Amino acid sequence: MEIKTIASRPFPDQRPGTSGLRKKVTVFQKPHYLENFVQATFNALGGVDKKQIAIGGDGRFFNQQALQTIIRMAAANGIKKIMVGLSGILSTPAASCVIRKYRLDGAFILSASHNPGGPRGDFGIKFNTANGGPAPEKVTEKIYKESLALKSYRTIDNPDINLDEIAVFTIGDLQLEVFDPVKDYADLMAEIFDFDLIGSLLRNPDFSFRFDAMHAVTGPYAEEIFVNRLGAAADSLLNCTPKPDFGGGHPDPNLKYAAELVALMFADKAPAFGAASDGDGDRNMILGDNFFVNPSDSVAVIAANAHLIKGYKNGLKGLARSMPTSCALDAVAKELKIECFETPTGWKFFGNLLDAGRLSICGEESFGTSSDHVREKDGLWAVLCWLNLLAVKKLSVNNIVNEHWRKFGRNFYSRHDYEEVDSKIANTIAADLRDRLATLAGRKFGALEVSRADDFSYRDPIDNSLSENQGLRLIFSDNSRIILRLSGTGTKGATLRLYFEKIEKDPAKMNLDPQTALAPLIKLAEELTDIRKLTGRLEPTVIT
Ligand code: G16
Repeated sequence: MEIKTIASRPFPDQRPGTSGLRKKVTVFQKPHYLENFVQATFNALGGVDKKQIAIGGDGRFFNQQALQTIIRMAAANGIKKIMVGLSGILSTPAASCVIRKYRLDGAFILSASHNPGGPRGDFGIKFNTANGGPAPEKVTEKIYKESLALKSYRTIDNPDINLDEIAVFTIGDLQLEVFDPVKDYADLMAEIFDFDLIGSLLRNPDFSFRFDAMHAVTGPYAEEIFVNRLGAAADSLLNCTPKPDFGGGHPDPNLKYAAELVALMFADKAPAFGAASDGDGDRNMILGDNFFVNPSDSVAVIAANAHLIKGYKNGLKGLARSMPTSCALDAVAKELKIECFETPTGWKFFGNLLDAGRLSICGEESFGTSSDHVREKDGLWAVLCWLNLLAVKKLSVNNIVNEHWRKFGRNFYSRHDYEEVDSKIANTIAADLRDRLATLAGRKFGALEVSRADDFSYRDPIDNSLSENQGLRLIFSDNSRIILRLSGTGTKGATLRLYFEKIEKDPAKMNLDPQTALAPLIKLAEELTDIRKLTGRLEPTVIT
């Protein structure tokens, strides 16, 4: 096996964002672009000689080509063993599961998550470390630094490997195993959940449910778990064959992009339960019959009822949410008398707390929920949590959520996204508000009085690292919040996110439409930022 050293030049734009490096496919197709990032990652890890990793992705366009490239580079860089998901398919939570199960040194996950695919869509790559979680900031910054200094990368000449059959190959000193991650992941779910209980619900002719894999990675996992192991009818599942362009759709499980499922669930005689997951299987959306469960409420309901789930019946160590996520989870932590951590946006910030045993369940407003069973958010895990609760409580989704609100109060919540905004304009909007923060504390806007205005920063309680500039917060005297941040996952222009939260304790006011309940905050944010005028948009691109 002849190792070739290919001369290259740094690309200036390889700093990983909230979750790995995401760019247009056409950017990744530039000569040396992917190779540079992979070599920079290997270098940042201090070399990968004799290491063992997994690779796979969400099946999007360019996945197959990228896998073969990484396999060649892995062989040239001295990796001892690579486990590749069958057909190159590996969901993000399953990658985390297999890293931990087989004690690997990490995994490359090829995905741009919920972003659209196809030749003109997006591609992405991220590295997860030996704990199964996304590389922490200190590692991603090191990768970025290495990428800026890169002069060459190492590879070999080798024909493409057939990844469509379970098999073991040898390439020089590298052992390559094509394996079935679906089985490993489904086995883990069977350890956490009572499959007999959930199976009897799914086989009950009076219960109906739909799961939409959105033509993305969870299709094979959903078929194995819901149909093969739990006995659900095959037609409960929608769009379960992963497609390189996700059927032309946007594999983002929200009210806008999961339109097919939403139409079914908001029709007359809708199924009792509906759920969807995203491109790489880490996000989830939960729906009841004509009812949407806000992700911030979903994690709070799961945490409050976790004692009803086999894997958590002995209690929870702690809870955590990202800063913009509603404080519904904090109320549950208070009731359970356990810690609740507030971290910056990005699953990587939960890693240390999970590893230190301080945290059992965590979630984000961005449709991410999970627990300490892996180190990633986990879409199917969240769906199984809800099915478990429905089976035990024998209530509708709507009733479970309403029961929760009556006990804990309702945190009205909404996120308004302005996508593909000119980066300069987006940065100016954020910078202007940041500059005025100091003057806002103590000011009154009608009934709203600002009690605190800051740029969120986080000191990790485990390794003491500091992450600054994580989102502009206006917190009001009644604990309502307005938050403004720039997304770290977009690939075109900039995405501005405005988050709104208001806590309601009066049961008579709990069934308002969130946009109505939040209207004064939405209006104030517009006044303070001029966002619609400056972006030239009449309304946000997506409201969740
Ligand atoms: C990623 C991260 C999440 C984050 C989300 C949104 O999710 O893993 O932790 O909440 O992006 O981030 P931003 O607001 O910066 O766009 P995914 O599902 O895209 O990998």
